[in-house]
Amino acid sequence: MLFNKLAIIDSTLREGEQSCYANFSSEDKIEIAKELNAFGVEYIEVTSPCASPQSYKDCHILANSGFNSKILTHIRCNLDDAKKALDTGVNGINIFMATSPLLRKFGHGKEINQVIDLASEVISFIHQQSPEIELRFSTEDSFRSSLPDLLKVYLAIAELGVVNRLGISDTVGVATPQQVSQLVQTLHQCFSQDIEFHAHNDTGCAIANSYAAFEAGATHLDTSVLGIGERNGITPLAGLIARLYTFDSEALRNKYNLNNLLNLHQIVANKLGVEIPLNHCLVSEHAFTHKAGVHTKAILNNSNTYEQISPTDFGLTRKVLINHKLTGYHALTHRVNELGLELDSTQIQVITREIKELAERKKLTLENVDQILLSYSNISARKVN
Ligand code: HCA
Ligand code: CU
Repeated sequence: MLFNKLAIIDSTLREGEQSCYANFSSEDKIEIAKELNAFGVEYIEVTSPCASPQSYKDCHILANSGFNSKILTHIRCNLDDAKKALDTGVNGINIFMATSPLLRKFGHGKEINQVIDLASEVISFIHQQSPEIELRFSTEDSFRSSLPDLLKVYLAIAELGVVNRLGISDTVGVATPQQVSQLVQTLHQCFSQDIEFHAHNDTGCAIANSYAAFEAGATHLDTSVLGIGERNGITPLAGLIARLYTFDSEALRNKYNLNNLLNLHQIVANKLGVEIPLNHCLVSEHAFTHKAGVHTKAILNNSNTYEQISPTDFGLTRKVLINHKLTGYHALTHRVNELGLELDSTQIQVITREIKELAERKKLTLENVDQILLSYSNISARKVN
């Protein structure tokens, strides 16, 4: 588990394009790529140039835009796709081919030996044409493939001596963190190549699985902004960042421009025509909102009590809600002080009860609460005079 070696391969512009919400124009792709580059992901994976004429043009433009993030494209394992990908000038090519019995039978129709032969031919061809290009080969549907089949394929690919990364893909999101950990460890022990992991989120385990892969020695993790992808998508970038933050926040701050995260998400959400989901890590509207009296009291005393992640590291601010029936004396005292009002503890206790009662009957706004506090403050000012 080496943080320095860790690289994020963001696939918003490849897997993300496979989301039912996505229909990115060339301008959209350039704007998103700029934001990903500004955030500092190490790699941006873009849709295959074979997908459509526009995809070819976009891949070419992005590959030649001079980003710090390396541009990868993602192709099927055949020579025609490889030739087109080479034409675009990308920094690297991610090749995939299914190894599970189901996808072999009902997908490409090849036996394991044929997979090995074809992959060897395609990989060797690309390397001959462009020895400096980064290459990755991934076994699609790794967790429904047999281990002997996987090892046979990885061994043959590794022996070519030209592939930088071996890819593991939980294509249908069935793996558990323990299974991911075991497979990554096995590859880590057997091969010297870097390991990339791609997690789908069908059972809600994508972030945990990606983190398990990292702990077990994977160096490259695939993400997309908001987790968009086929079906319900893959490991969300913000979720992975939150997970990594709790591992080493300082290293994370040095590696990525965390202040850019929200903007990146807003831009992508906007282009998808959706809101950032209400429970999304770090960037959802209330990811740093505290409500219940027990929480607000402690958080106002020391923010570490209920925040393992500091919003300020992401250029964000915490919110403390007081306009509801779960509010408490301490949170209201804090608001009294914020407003510069002079109210004693008995008065604040009375106000706390009043607000709780009122909130049982109707929805209160912060302005409603402020008005109540102000009216009490005016009453006590009049009494003093
Ligand atoms: C796909 C399949 C893929 C490939 C992942 C990889 C998957 O949609 O083309 O290349 O590692 O989930 O298996 O996204
Ligand atoms: Cu996928």
